[in-house]
Amino acid sequence: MRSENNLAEQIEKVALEEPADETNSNEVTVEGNSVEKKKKKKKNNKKKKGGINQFFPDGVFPEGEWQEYTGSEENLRRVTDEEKRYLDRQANNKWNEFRKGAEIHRRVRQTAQKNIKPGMTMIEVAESIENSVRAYSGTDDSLKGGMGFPCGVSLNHCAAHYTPNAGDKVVLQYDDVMKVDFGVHVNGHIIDCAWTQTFNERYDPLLNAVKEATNTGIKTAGIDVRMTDIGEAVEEVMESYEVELDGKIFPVKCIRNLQGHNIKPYQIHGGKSVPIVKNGDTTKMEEGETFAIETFGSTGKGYVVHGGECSHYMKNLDAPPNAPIRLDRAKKLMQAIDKNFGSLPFCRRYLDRIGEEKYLLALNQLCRAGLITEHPPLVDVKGCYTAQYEHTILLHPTRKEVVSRGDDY
Ligand SMILES: [Co+2]
Repeated sequence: MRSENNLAEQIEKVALEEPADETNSNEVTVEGNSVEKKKKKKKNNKKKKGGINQFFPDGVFPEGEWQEYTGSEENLRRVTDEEKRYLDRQANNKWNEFRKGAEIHRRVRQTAQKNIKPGMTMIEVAESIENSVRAYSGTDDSLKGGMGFPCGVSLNHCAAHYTPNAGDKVVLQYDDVMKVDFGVHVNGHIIDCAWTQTFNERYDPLLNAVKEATNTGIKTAGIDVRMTDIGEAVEEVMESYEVELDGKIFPVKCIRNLQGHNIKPYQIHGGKSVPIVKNGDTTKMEEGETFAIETFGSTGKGYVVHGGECSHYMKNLDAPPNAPIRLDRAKKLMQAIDKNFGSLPFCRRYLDRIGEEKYLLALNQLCRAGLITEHPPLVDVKGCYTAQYEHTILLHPTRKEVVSRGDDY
């Protein structure tokens, strides 16, 4: 246990100690002077409070990968349209906040990919990531910045929406296939980005299938593109792969009832879905929208159902405005949720850390009243393996930006 705890601490420490401008060289001269030492420590702590901003003193965060729109002549014309370029610059504050979230995501996942090892508990895995995100965000106000949604660490046949609740004893195994899906938000602008973590290379063909499928979705996406056409392109690439496990060949299937989605301020699912199979949906993507392009591949049925204990919850934006909350406890819990998460998804551990206790009954009442919705784990058939890759893309008027792109995926 102890060494594992140390590892989690270490991940957080690495996340925070990347800065180059530390004043280590002066340390020698103040050695032995405890007052000076104390001062220095305080100063460093203050600096950490600044989070990722300290690495970008001018407040401008790096752009993602740019891709040209393809297809129609109108889209090709966009690139040189002066008026559209002007409009895009007007929205630059918003884009910069997405870029800040993306930079945090990249740094946290780089550390996570290096440090997450079999033998850690799922709680340690999730918390090391979440604590790093919070440290980089540099604010204690969870509505100004921090986790955009709970850190998913879904294993094997579970494709999504698993994060441990308190007391979860599950330990990460060498043969596990873990989908690490976490969100970072800056003033409500959410980066939704995920990869699949494995230790055994026998899963590589599965991972490659899904990575390629997601990149195909990104390439196909654009202003005026129909959802069904994106799904069709993704499906064709995904299902061209197979994977051999224990001497048996499995075709890689799209999980046909999982989808990408648009993202609105403080709203992770904005109402539009991006299918990963051809589904006939002629809804189009539009200028200025933000999309999470995510695809899931499976060696099982390619279809998920609810399974396992619920950890993810979210305020229901369509709730009846004056739905009565009868019990005082439930009313108080709702106030705490409003104050700390607003309409951002949260999990039971997040309620624990804001000091809520014995809240399950009240939480269930809020769910029954339709004020909160449950988002239980989504599982394919037991014994199969599922993988996921996901990026957030920004549909600028003239080009699209794969804002969460990194060296890793
Ligand atoms: Co998503």
